[in-house]
Amino acid sequence: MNEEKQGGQTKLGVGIVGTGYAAKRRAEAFQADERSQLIAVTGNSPENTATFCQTYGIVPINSWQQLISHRDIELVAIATINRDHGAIARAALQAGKHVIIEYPLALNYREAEEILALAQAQNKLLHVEHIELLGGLHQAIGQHLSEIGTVFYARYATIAPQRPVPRRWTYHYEMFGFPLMAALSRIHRLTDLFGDVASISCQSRFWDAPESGYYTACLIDAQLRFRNGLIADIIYGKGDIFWKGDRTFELHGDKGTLIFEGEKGKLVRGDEEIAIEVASRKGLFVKDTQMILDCLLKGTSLYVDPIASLYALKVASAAYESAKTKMTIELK
Ligand code: NAP
Ligand code: BLA
Repeated sequence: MNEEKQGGQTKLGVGIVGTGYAAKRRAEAFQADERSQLIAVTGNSPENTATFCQTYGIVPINSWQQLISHRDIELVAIATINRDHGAIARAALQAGKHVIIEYPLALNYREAEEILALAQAQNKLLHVEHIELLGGLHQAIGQHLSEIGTVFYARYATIAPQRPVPRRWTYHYEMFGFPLMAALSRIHRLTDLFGDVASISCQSRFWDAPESGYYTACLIDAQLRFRNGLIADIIYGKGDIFWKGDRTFELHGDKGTLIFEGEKGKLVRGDEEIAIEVASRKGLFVKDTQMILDCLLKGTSLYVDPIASLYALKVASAAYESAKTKMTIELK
């Protein structure tokens, strides 16, 4: 347990794995909350780790193996490359720590299932962050969904042109994982709104980079049929093959259509068009962090259950299976 006492209160000791965007937002959120104390971080490149430590006034730890066995760390926040999520989460739970993980929980469905069972057996918090559910777009959809009747078709496209493409982990087959598992929020937004998926058919294409293991562009196109009959297209593309970006979420109902382009939304019914406000994407990691501390210290419930994340991962792995086999996959 954390020995540090302030005002007679023990603060929850936190360790972070990763030093990138998500790790920074986490570090700030934990430091801003008096109930937690950021203790240490472990990173990848020595330079970025040193900068991170300097910014947040904490010490580096050489490896995640050492970080998860640090006696003052009670909660481990995993914000590193996807390939390592499962192994770190499992080991941290085995070491008796609470675990929060920036999605995905793991790149393998079975492994994710085992980790969730382990958290239950250890009686520790396992929280898979899904900030998209807290975000303005999802909230706006939730508020207006009833106005378009029964939704029968959804189309969600995120295309991000990038050139030149950096040699980053997000363009690496193993470090990023199958893109619909890595960008799990694309599926999760839909399963959160519409429930279970009956079948999925998926196409994928990658443009390899000269460096082994990397690509410079990818395109994933998945078609889902939900148990309620709804058909959805999920399109995910990025890299230097694309010249125009797209961030469109369309929901077609029998009484109207909701269209979101980037941060701009509208409800369309024939000639009628009503603009919909979408709140910004800022501040979501803070919200998520506060809810985690409330959950651990006051016993309140979180906004997302890891079982829901696991289900989205099941759908994503069926998409992967379909892309490999070129078959439509029925989900049990
Ligand atoms: P990021 O800014 O690129 O940070 C990636 C982290 O991983 C850095 O600490 C980086 O260290 C490290 N890293 C890079 N290559 C590595 C390697 N080969 N081996 C070990 N570590 C390596 O990425 P991010 O956006 O924070 O994403 C981190 C995780 O959060 C991902 O799982 C992502 O899916 C999840 N997530 C992010 C967001 C978001 O808003 N960004 C939202 C939801 C979930 P160096 O820089 O020193 O290489
Ligand atoms: C999700 N953002 C993600 C993920 C990665 C990044 C790797 C997880 C995988 C995915 O769902 O695609 C990385 N996002 C980036 C990078 C930029 C970016 C490198 O916007 C560069 C600008 N994330 C940010 C920034 C914001 C942000 C600056 O890095 C906005 C203030 C928000 N990223 C954000 C949100 C998600 C996400 C809300 C959840 C996914 C979703 O909304 O569907």
